Amino acid sequence: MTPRSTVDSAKAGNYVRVGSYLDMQVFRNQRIGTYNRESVLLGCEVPEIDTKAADYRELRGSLAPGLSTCTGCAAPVVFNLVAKAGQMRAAFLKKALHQEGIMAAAELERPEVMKVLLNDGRPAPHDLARAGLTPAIVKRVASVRERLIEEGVYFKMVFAGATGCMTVTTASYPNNIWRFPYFHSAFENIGAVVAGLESGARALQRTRRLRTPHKVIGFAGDGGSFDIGLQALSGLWERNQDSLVVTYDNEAYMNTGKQRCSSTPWGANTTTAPVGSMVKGKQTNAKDIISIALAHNIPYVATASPDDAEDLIIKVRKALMIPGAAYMRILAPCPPGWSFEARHAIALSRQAVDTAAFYSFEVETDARNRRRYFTINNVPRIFFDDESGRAEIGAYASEQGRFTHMFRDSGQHLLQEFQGRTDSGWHNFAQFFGLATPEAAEPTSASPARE
Ligand SMILES: Cc1ncc(C[n+]2csc(CCOP(=O)(O)OP(=O)(O)O)c2C)c(N)n1
Ligand code: SF4
Ligand SMILES: [Mg+2]
Repeated sequence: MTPRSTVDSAKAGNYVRVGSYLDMQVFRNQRIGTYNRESVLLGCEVPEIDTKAADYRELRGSLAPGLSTCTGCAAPVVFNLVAKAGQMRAAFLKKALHQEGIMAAAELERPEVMKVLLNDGRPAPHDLARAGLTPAIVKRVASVRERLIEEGVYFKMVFAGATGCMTVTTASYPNNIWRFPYFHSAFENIGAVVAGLESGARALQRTRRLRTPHKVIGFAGDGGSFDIGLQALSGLWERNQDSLVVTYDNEAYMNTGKQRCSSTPWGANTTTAPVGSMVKGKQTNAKDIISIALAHNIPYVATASPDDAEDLIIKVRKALMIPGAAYMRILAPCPPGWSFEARHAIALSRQAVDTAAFYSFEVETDARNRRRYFTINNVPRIFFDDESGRAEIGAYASEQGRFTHMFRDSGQHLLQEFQGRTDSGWHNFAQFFGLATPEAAEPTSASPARE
């Protein structure tokens, strides 16, 4: 069977580069994951990561023990993965030194050696002695590190978090469990706080009071970024300040009691857009935050799902390595808010991608050369209608209590409309990037494809 979408070859070399589509015949109905490690703007490959280390069970180091969530949602996985991606610098340094024959693997495993190596290339003499390193070795190490710094690999991290589930669960005074400097911002100003931290670090570096490059990473919920925080974010993006802002998207104002927000999907039951006899849940589609971010021409915009840890980590690494403003929207299924059992959170993330309820992709924008590079990282099964099965949105919705009304006898038309909106959403998405999708379903008259 032929895939339902093809590449528009006229656009292949300009603005649009879609590796995934080209490979679709081969990878049909499989998650292609992170085969695309190359970053166009970096002009180099994103170094390999040890996927075992990215295993959820081994995610230590970014958050100290004590993390509490209300029922164990996907949000902590998101926080851990993002922070973990930033910590990968030690792994890269080890790999580079090993590959260049500068140090033996056994030496690199010694904590005191790594402590010296990671100390900005300015080891204190007693540390040098304790680590058993000669000045000659350190000199060679420093040259490798300089190259890594040029590639943007070496930095320290500062986090900021807008009020939301994240701050409630990880940073309620006096129990801040972050192992990094962490700034608790208000609900509405994550963009302004990230901008201020970035400007401050830059000023300190200019006057040489801070020697190590710092990266500022802001976390906000969907309410804090799609809605109330959008204005400050727009300013951050317009100034293209070197930063990464991550939306952990649980699709409602969750910590305050499941109120609908602009990222809530159509038809979902929330406390402020409830299912009643006349109106059935939220009446508008989710806001297209990605198009808004892209309109600012910032260099890196991506989405990711926590079920594909490797893909998520690589995207965060790219976001941190590419100079300028970066934005990521990461799905964070919420058990009480969506009404499902917590143990299914990661499987549900995967289903969201398979059914095109959530898209996993990235866009690198080279504003100077007016080029944009677009990659779909995990192809939804919406493309395929052969016997292996097109994944319908119902398979995703039926797992969640917020869509229960669509599965009652009287709800069939709602499910159909949900499918229509999902199809036309994907159609618009593909068209936006110049891809052909020949067989997109027509939206019903009551369902505008975009608001
Ligand atoms: C100006 C202002 N309005 C309202 C609130 C109350 N409030 C705190 S967090 C929040 C919702 C947060 O939603 P979201 O950003 O999606 O984060 P989540 O709780 O889902 O993690 C609200 C309404 C506030 N702190 N400040
Ligand atoms: S309300 Fe949902 S997203 Fe928030 S901490 Fe609880 S389970 Fe996680
Ligand atoms: Mg939210």
